[in-house]
Amino acid sequence: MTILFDDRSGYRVITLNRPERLNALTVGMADELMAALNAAEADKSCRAVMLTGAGRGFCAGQDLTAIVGASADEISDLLDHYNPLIRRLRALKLPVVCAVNGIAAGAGANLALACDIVLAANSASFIQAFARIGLIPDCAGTWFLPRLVGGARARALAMLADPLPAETAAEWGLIWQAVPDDRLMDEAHALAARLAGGPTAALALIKRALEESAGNDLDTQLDLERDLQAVAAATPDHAEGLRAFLEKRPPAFTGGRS
Ligand code: LHQ
Repeated sequence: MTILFDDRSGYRVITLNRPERLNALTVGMADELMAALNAAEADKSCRAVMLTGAGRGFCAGQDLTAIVGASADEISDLLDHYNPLIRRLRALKLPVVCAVNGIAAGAGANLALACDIVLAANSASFIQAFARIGLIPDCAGTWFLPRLVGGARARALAMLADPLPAETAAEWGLIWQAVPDDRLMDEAHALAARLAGGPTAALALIKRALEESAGNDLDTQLDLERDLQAVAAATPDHAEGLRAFLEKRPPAFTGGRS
C-alpha cells in the first residue's frame, strides 16, 4: 500500500508510504490518496484528516523515474491525476492538518500547501524543485506561493528552487508552525483531535469562504459571508456554542449539519 490509514477518535491519519523514495508520487498513489480523502469525507464519524509521510521525507514530488522519456502530452496527462487532489483538499468538508515530517519537494511541497493547517518539523524543508529539472511549479504552486509569501519571495523560491527551512517557512507565512522534530507528531495529533471536536460544518464553511475570497471583490465577499453565515447559524453546533457560552462551559460540538 502506498497510502496508509489510521482511524483515531474523530479523525483519520493518511500516510504517504513509499519511504524508500521519500514518498515520491505515482499516479497510483495519487488515485489512492483521492480515494482516501473521499472515504474520510463520506464517513460521518470522521471530522478531521491528518496527512503525513512515512520515513524521513514527507514527499519528494513526482516520481522522476516514471517520467523519463515521457512525452509532453504524457506529462500533462499526469497532472490530470494530481490536480483533482489539490482541488479535493481545498474543497474537502473537513479540516486537513499536514504534518510535514521531512523534505517536501516539487508537487510534494504543494500538496502540503493545499492542506488547511501545515505543521513542519524543524529539520524539514520545502523545495519548489521544478526549475531544477526545467519545469514550472505545478499542483498550484504558482497560485499558493504569491498568496502566501508575496511576489518577491514566490519568484525567488520558484526560480532558484533552493530549500526553504521549516522555520523560515513559518516566519514567512508559508506554513502555520515549525516545531521541534520530536514534538511534530504529538502536536499534529493534538491539532487534528482539537479540530475533530470543532463545529465541523462551520469549519467547512470557513474553508469555502476563504477559498472564494481569492477571486472575489469586497462586495461579493460580504454577500458570500452573509449567505454562508445563514447556513452556519442553522447548525446544531451554533446553538450548542451559544448555550455553552451562556452556561459558562466548553461547547460539546457534534459536527452535525442542519
Ligand atoms: C526519488 C525522488 C523522486 C524518484 C528522491 N522520484 N525517486 C512534474 C512532472 C509531471 C507531472 C507531474 O508533476 C510534476 C511535479 C513534480 O513534482 S516535479 C519535481 C519532482 N521532484 C524533484 O525534482 C525532487 C527530486 N529529489 C531530490 O531532489 C532529492 O531527492 C531531495 C532534495 C528531495 C532529497 O535529497 P536527499 O535527502 O539527498 O535524498 P536522496 O536524493 O538520496 O533520495 C533518497 C532516495 O529517494 C534516492 O533513491 P536511492 O535509490 O538513490 O536511495 C532518490 O533517488 C529517491 N528519490 N526523490 N522525485
